[in-house]
Amino acid sequence: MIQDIVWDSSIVLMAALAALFAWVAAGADIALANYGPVIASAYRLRGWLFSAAVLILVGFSYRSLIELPYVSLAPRPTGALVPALATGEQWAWAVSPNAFIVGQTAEFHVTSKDVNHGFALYDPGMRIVAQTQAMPGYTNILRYRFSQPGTYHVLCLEFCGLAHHEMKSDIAVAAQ
Ligand SMILES: [Cu+2]
Repeated sequence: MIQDIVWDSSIVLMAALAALFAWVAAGADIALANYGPVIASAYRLRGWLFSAAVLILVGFSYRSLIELPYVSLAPRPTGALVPALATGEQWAWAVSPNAFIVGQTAEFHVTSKDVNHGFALYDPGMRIVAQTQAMPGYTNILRYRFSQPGTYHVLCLEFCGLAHHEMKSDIAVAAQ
């Protein structure tokens, strides 16, 4: 749907640009050319466009960056943290413990035995709820508070070899 809109508007804009080029080429008269004033006005326009682009980019950057889920903005976990070890290797996840209770906050210590993997936690509806990188020789801390009972899933988000798609592990979350 969105791809169709992007595609259609790209075609229209490219056609408009091509038409503009054709119009300029058709009207160009080398013999009568006096480029001084043209260049001056083009540079003035360029200055305005550059300022406008900077303003728009600063605005968009501010608007989008302010909503990043920075750790410092995340709600503080309530209650005790339950430490858990999550280790990736080609091609499996070892998560221990892998059973929690609704309301508990797991503190995953995520690492890898071989290559980089992407530790991704999915809720029972297969919606991704947390993720971090699993890197050899390094431990990333990922906290997540389980909010619903059911089977959560751990998948790998980083292509790590032939059986990357086999890197699945389950986490059982029981009701309180
Ligand atoms: Cu992997």
